[in-house]
Amino acid sequence: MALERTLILVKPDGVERRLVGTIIGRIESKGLSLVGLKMLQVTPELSQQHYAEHVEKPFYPELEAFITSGPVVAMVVEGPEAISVMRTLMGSTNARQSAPGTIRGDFGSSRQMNLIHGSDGPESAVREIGIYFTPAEIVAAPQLLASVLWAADEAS
Ligand code: D4T
Repeated sequence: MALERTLILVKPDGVERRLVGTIIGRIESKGLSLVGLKMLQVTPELSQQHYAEHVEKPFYPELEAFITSGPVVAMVVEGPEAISVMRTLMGSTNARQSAPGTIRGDFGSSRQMNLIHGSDGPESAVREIGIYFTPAEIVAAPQLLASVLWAADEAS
């Protein structure tokens, strides 16, 4: 099983609603590691880069207005299969349909204002981490707890 990194954003609605600590708590409680963390204001240019696949879609102008409406908290999260583990922890895109127990399912009720972004695959993770973080801003995760979190063959 692969040790992966994924790009996570607490979106402006999550910051405005004071859910940053709660969301980071869920990520840490799951056993994933934070290896990068910053707060920033997304610009229209950054939004277009991040959401390149959606720029031509009808919902994009509203999406850009929303993601640039306030600060976001960006994180690089690391762990075994971190990309899919985070997608499961987040819940489905439309928070009205997200399962209870997920971040969106417990705190959200919108498809657009769905609190959190997580990369949807290994290629997007590499691309998105490169958009938000320089290599120098990513640290090595401490591995002291690895032996109580995962078997050796799960975190290689
Ligand atoms: P993100 O990328 O924010 O983690 O969301 P998802 O990966 O879960 O969903 P997505 O790429 O399909 O959509 C990106 C972003 O656009 C918003 N959205 C989506 C919207 O406002 N209207 C829509 O019709 C859709 C499909 C929600 C998430």
